[in-house]
Amino acid sequence: IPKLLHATKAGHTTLWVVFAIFTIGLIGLWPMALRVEKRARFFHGVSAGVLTIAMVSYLAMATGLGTTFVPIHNHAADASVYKYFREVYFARYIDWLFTTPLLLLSLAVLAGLSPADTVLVICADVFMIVTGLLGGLVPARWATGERSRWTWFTVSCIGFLVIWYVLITGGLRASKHRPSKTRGLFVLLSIMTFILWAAYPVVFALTEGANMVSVNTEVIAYAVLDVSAKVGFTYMLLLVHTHGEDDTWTL
Ligand code: RET
Repeated sequence: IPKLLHATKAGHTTLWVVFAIFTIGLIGLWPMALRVEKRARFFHGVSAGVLTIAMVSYLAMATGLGTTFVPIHNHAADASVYKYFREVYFARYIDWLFTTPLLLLSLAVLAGLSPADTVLVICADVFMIVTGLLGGLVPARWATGERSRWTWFTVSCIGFLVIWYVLITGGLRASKHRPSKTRGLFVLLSIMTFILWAAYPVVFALTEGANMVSVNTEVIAYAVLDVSAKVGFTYMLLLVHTHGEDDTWTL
């Protein structure tokens, strides 16, 4: 009988808490949007999209949806027998598929990135998420599964590098035409976002990748990252921008 590695009370409670945080975060956008005139609500709209998707995704996971079991860690001696099945919350990849392009869109618009570069960044991001999902779903079998998993991981990391190469080089060039405060905010938010995003492949490697930490720890780690990368990011963008220069509000 295979052993099931899955989330328990701590993990499920975390999912509900994060659902609540995204809900409150979403409601909090309302008064912020009302403080500025209609044509200046682009970033509010994008942020509302991000937080709505995250809220639904966490509600789904908290109610037991969007999860599956993937066979892991077999040995040559008994390659035909799956000893462990690890719970994989694939719902988060569906969330990321839509929210990460929206977050990148905010950064791209803030910098005044060209349409071509913006499309490239978003395509690289979709590529990163889809290949990462495949990596997470690869069933382990000696010499094939374990290796394919890291192949997909590496392929996904290439998407990650393309995103940041284009965003930083193109963004720095484009943002020269922005007011200095806007440029400063773009650089600051990009650095913060890059550091946060870089933690995702690390968590993946330790969890779905090498199965070194529990599913509960995985849920908590992604929860902290998701709240920071979504609520932290959008509030920082909206609050700093409201009190900064007005020009970028109108695109
Ligand atoms: C995966 C798979 C392994 C390789 C890489 C990954 C990167 C994931 C990232 C996710 C970011 C998510 C955010 C969500 C919510 O705001 C898919 C884990 C590179 C960067 C920011």
